[in-house]
Amino acid sequence: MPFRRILLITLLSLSTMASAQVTDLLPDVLFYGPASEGDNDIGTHLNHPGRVFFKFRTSIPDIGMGEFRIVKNGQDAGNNQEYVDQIIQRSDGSTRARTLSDFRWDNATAKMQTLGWANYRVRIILPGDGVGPIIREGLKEYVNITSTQLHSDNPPELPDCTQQITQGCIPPSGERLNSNHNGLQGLSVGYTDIYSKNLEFQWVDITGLHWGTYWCEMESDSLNDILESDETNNVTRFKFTIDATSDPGGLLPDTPTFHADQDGNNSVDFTEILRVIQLFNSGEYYCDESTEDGFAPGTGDQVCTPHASDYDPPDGHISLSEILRLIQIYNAGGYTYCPAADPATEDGYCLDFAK
Ligand SMILES: [Ca+2]
Ligand SMILES: [Ca+2]
Ligand SMILES: [Ca+2]
Ligand SMILES: [Ca+2]
Repeated sequence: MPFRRILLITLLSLSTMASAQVTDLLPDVLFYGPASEGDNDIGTHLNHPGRVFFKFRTSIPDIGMGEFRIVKNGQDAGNNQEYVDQIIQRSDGSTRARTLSDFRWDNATAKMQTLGWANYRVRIILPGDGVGPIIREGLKEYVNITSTQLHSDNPPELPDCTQQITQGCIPPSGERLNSNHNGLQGLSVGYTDIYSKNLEFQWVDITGLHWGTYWCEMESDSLNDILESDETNNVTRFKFTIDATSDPGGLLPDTPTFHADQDGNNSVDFTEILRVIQLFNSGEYYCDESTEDGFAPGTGDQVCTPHASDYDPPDGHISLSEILRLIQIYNAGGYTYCPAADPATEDGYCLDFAK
């Protein structure tokens, strides 16, 4: 065979191999929020006396090209737990395994233990539906991830299941991927797991939060442990409201704490206003339970109800206009909480000159 022809055949077979390159068929998980108001609830739980929760229903489907499958891998992780692999389907029908850093199979509970599968947060709504500071956080730490039902929301990106049979959408056996309580969990493509509002930890603890409308934020795979076809769609938000109709146990305050007034006498005195001026001067403040008002000047953790004088917007900074309002209250001698005032005041408080 002439040398040239051998070379040509070699090149041809190389290009055939290249076109048949094996690729990963990655899953894609994300949260879908409550479909209706009835899917939410504000209430208590027997196991957590004295706490109030915002409970909500959510759906977490796999809308990727391959199934989401995680399985214990036999390696001891201590604490009666095992390490867990993500099993990735490949275009040639094979699979490959990669060990996850966040997930553990927990023999004691027969559940997956994870810090990043389902993270829930309450955040302030800034003007123009902006996303403000996180003021409460929740975590669903022990999970059974299973294909509860077909993902019915039919988002445009959902692949056509009937075309995906070889790619794990509906496995050849006709069975969908269900958790078996023996270290295997996951979702078939086009299927979703439903977390109902009545499940423990399917919530954010909102004890002490004031009446108002907030963002509820849900993030899947927050530690980016799972390899997915779309890593950018994992945060979903919806609004919820706390008001007079939503307090089952008298556990939510109907009057907010006015932090500037540390002794709670409905009057801001000189020492009290100096403290807020200190926070104003620092440009930024953070939550610190060890101080007289629960805050400290400077940069730090802002996961708490914002300072009442940081209201327009509540963004972790007390602005000049916000401090001027407090000086007005100081000069008046007294104030009252008056959310129903007509016309409404800018911060929900009215000046009380009788003090
Ligand atoms: Ca995703
Ligand atoms: Ca991911
Ligand atoms: Ca006072
Ligand atoms: Ca502010």
